Amino acid sequence: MSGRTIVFGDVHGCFQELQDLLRAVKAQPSDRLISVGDLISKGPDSRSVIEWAMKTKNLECVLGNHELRLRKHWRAGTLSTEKSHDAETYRQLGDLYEPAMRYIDQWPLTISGPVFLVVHAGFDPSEGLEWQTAAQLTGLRRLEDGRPWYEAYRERTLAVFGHWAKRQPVLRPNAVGLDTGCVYGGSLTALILPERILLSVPARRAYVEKKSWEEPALAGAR
Ligand SMILES: [Mn+2]
Repeated sequence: MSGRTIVFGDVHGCFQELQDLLRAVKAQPSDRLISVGDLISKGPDSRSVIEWAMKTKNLECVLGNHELRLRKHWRAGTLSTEKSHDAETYRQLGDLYEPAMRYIDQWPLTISGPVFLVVHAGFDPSEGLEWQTAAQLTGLRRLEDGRPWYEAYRERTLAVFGHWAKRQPVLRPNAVGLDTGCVYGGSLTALILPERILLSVPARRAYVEKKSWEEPALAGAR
């Protein structure tokens, strides 16, 4: 069982489902666990999730757009009011806010393995990874021509991403999208490498209402 890499997300503070998923994949200390970002914020229990993360030595995390926003404000010495749920996230974190932000401050935007690349949202495949902005890496869905970025991605390195909540994971030969909308009552999904096994556990309930699972209209959608 050693040598597994398990990429999962987006957790969004869904601690129960995260525990369900870790049980389902039979996670062990020899596994390399990688969060695809948006580990916290929006959901019911960001505190328990970050507490678990900080003590889990075999866990690595990339920044999601939610952590990026919280980090920006933390670095500036302010509290975010950009999202309606930010106040609730601060309330959940409580006295763990400072240590949590010091921990999150060290997360990278991407994690590259020998045969895979983990990024929260995506990147423009026509430009090198080093030219992508933090906003792109944590927020990109579509290219300027309207295509999902991964449809233009031609490299063999497996790109594993989250951010774009869909009913089913995105499954392509060189890209896997893991966000199956747990916080919206969907499911929480993990990808086990190198076998490329996908495993999902259902959300206990919908914590946030999702207006539509339909693809956003092409025009201007990002
Ligand atoms: Mn996201």
